[in-house]
Amino acid sequence: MHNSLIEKLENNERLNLEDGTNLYDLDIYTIGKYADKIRRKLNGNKVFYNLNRHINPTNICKDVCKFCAYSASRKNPNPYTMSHEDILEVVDKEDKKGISEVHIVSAHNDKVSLDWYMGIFRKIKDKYPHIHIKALSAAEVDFLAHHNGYSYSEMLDIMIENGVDSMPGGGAEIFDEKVRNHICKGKVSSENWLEIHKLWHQKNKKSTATMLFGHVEERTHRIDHMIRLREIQDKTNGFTAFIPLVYQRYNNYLKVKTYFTGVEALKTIAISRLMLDNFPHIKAYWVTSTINLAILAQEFGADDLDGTISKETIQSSAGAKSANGMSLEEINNHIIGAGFEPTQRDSLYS
Ligand code: V47
Repeated sequence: MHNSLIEKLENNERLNLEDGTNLYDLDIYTIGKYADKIRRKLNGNKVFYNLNRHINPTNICKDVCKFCAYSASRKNPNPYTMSHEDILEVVDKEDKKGISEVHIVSAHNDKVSLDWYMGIFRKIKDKYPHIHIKALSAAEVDFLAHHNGYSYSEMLDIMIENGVDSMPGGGAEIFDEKVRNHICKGKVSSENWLEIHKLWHQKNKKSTATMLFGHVEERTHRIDHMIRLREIQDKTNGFTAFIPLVYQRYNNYLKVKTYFTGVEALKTIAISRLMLDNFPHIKAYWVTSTINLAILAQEFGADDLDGTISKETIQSSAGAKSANGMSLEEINNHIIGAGFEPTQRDSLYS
């Protein structure tokens, strides 16, 4: 069985569900060797990152995802909704530091209007036209479309009219319907998450795709998730990067009894590089993997770290040590120290 898998890897053949699941049985060095070969062919010795700021304007959410520690309807005791003035103040400060991107995602707040959501983008675009707005996950698009009586396509057009440049990859979680039903019942379905990204790409826009792993899913569910993304990418070529998000276990209602190993996380990142043969970039998101593992992952298929972030609330609510982001100097030092070439990118890797 493994001989034919190695043969497929040697010949750069496309891997199927069984191949992807069997890859986990190989040792980490073998998987890493093949992932690194592809990573170097696509991205050389570069490690990409950008100067960005994550903003989460509200944590009031009508959804009840078990893994979430950020939502005020779960265990977070501090509900908030930022005013547009507060948000502009944040952007102004970050603009002075030279950020090129704001990454704005919120909870699904049915107490504020569609214009509250859209006005944020319009005002940022008017005042800071040089800043790329990466905003609204497909889960938010689904919520806003249903709540305001629009089709997905109409909702995406409204986002574009108001200044959204690209769509982040949040809300994908795990596509397997049984697991999804257990961890985030009621949230956008897998089929609709994929449909929203496909429609967005058909409007000539780019997006990213995430996967939340290391909780109750099995290895085969991760591979299934990657294959569903690969199928859309074959049709649209609109995804710029895949971001496997390591599950953070604190302050939430998903009672995961087992502990996840660094080797399993590294294998998953490397396997994603091997499965997603049509994705240009794999991001090891330092917030959920820790910066040390994210740097190591650069030798196992990843080529990106996300960015400086500045302030992080979603994962740090669940235990990640990322609340204050990272400085440019720190990121550069980590990359150089590991023998890679730090490469500051724009949001679309152009
Ligand atoms: O969809 C929530 C995840 C995501 C937890 O597109 C958790 O470039 C770990 O999507 N443990 C939002 N993760 C963040 C996100 C993202 C982050 C960085 C870059 C990009 C990109 C997108 O955060 C949610 C969910 O999957 N999340 N709770 C948790 N306990």
